[in-house]
Amino acid sequence: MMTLEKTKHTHLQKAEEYVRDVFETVKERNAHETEFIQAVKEVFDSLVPVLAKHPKYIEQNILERIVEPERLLSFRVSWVDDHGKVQVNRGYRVQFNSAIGPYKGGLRFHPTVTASVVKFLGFEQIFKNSLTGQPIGGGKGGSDFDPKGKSDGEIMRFTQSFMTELWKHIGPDVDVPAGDIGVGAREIGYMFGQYKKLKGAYEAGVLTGKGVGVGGSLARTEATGYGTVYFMEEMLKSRGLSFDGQTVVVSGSGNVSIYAIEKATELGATVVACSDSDGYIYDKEGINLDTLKKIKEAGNERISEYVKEHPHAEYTEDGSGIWSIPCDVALPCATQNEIGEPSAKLLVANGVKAVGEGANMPSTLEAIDTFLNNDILFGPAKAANAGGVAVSAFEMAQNSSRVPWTFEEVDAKLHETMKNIYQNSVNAAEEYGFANNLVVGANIAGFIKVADAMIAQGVI
Ligand code: NDP
Ligand code: 2IT
Repeated sequence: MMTLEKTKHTHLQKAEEYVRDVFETVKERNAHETEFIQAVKEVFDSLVPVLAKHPKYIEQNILERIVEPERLLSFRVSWVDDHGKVQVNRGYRVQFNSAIGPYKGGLRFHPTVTASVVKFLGFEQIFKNSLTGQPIGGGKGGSDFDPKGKSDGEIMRFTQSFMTELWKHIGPDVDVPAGDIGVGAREIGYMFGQYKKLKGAYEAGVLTGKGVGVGGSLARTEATGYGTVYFMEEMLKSRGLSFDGQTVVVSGSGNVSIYAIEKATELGATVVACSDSDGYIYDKEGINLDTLKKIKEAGNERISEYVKEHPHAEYTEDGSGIWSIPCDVALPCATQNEIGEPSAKLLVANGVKAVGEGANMPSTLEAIDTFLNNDILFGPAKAANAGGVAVSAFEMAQNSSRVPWTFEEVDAKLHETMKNIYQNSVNAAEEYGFANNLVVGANIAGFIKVADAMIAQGVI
């Protein structure tokens, strides 16, 4: 008879083999999709202990199913620029997983958008959305359209053309897009107008991140940045620390960055640096939020403008240098793979205590290992930046009930959600023998709900 230990060992081996085999297939099937393969690798490695403990997931071939999008749409977006010339971009929507609710996830407009980028973001969104505790499936979309330097008229014509194709595939109970890089309330507003015109109905819940005047939720603008800070506050607490008195570096200077800076500052931290794709600013007195908002939210200008109003601050070209600034807490809030192994090592050498991912997949796999191996508090994206989509789900709830909530109500629910995500991730990590590893904890907690819902719905 086999001993219990031996049985456990066999199950672990089987799980490892299964993960390895499926991952090989993923690499073959999605050759050249480097971002997507990276996101899958991180999740798969975390799931081995779950698969070893619950062989039903292997018997049901859950991993083969979960890495295959239910649908991937790719479409032409033609539009006319201000010179009367026809331009063509590529639009995407990946409807990845609808096990626990309608597809939900943002739209990104950036020249680097490819099928691989949309798929990595959509894949991550499945687990992130599950972690929020809200009934939302995983999706993502976007275009290689570059909004930089475009007039308001061009933005409107592009987004209308984008929606002229997308509207057939979305709906309040089907798929609910929102914003991401390059897409904010203005773009969502234009898309909502076009959807309404084509559909012939005011279906407010078809998009989230709308302006408050067109059915948007209060505190959605703040949600991702605030949520990341709420999450990191819990992590810091676990070591008897808080934001008060800490030096913080935040990359990017868009929606997520601005509100991460705002909340961290409110909690007593000094945020000394932020960036854009051209360079970074260092202000040892703390970033002045009024100036930052004026430059980025009102003006849509470059971060280099900051030093004109604050001559004591320094501007350095090349945003990636931002990680050389010594800090207690680093919040990468710009884009994927912005922290590689060298930057991670530099942060560790300079005494960083905690890293919280406001952006999606900002740390490479090697950077994550560097943080975890050095016992740095590491808040992974799926958990740490889930506040944005959580409030999007609250926006859907307000739209369905036709009852708007106050800022304070939404903010309180956001705070509670981030605490729950933290606790559920901690519990899952402990249960499966990876205490303090929230990468594993978040992936497991997010996965189990979706996998069980998939099994409950049969092979579909
Ligand atoms: P914004 O468009 O508002 O801001 C993006 C910021 O990141 C800008 O400062 C931009 O600089 C910088 N950036 C973008 N791409 C690059 C690049 N390739 N290299 C260097 N810098 C870059 O986007 P958000 O703040 O909404 O999104 C930031 C991150 O947060 C993304 O990873 C997004 O997926 C993630 N996220 C967003 C959520 C949301 O609700 N908005 C929710 C959860 C996660 P520049 O202006 O020079 O391009
Ligand atoms: O990455 C993300 O979670 C988002 N861009 C927000 C998605 C949403 O539906 O609010």
